[in-house]
Amino acid sequence: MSRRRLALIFALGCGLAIPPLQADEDSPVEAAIKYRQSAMKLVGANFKPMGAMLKGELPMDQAAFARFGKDLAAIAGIDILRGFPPDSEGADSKAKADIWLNWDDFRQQMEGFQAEAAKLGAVAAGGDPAAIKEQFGATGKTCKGCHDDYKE
Ligand code: ASC
Repeated sequence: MSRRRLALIFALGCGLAIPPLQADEDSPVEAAIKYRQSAMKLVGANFKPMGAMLKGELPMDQAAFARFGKDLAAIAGIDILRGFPPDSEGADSKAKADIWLNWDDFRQQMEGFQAEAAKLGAVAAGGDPAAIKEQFGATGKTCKGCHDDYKE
């Protein structure tokens, strides 16, 4: 087996990113928009079913709820601000220019969301219904606060 093939198998085994064969053609702004929208999509894919369970729209499944909480916390833990480089507005983006005019506030709100989501992950694992309800609400408040200020 060639060294190259061995290196590839080793990298895959270690879960390392393999560079694409062809560079994609996104501009840095397009790439940032895709990055942040992907992150928000994954946040929503975990947060929404948790909300649906709490509202009784989905049957409460404590194990699934805890898994969504864990994944929400993991996703919220990535460097989300990396997806908001200076002035990365775009036609396909609902991010308002106010983000970059009020960067410190935006950053603080983002960090607030990240902190509350981390707590929600822990509380979801704990299984106490009252604590879960409260922490779900606290987390949702940080979603809404930032969207009200900074999302079209
Ligand atoms: C959602 C969603 C949001 C938040 C926010 C929480 O499911 O899409 O933006 O929850 O509404 O208040």
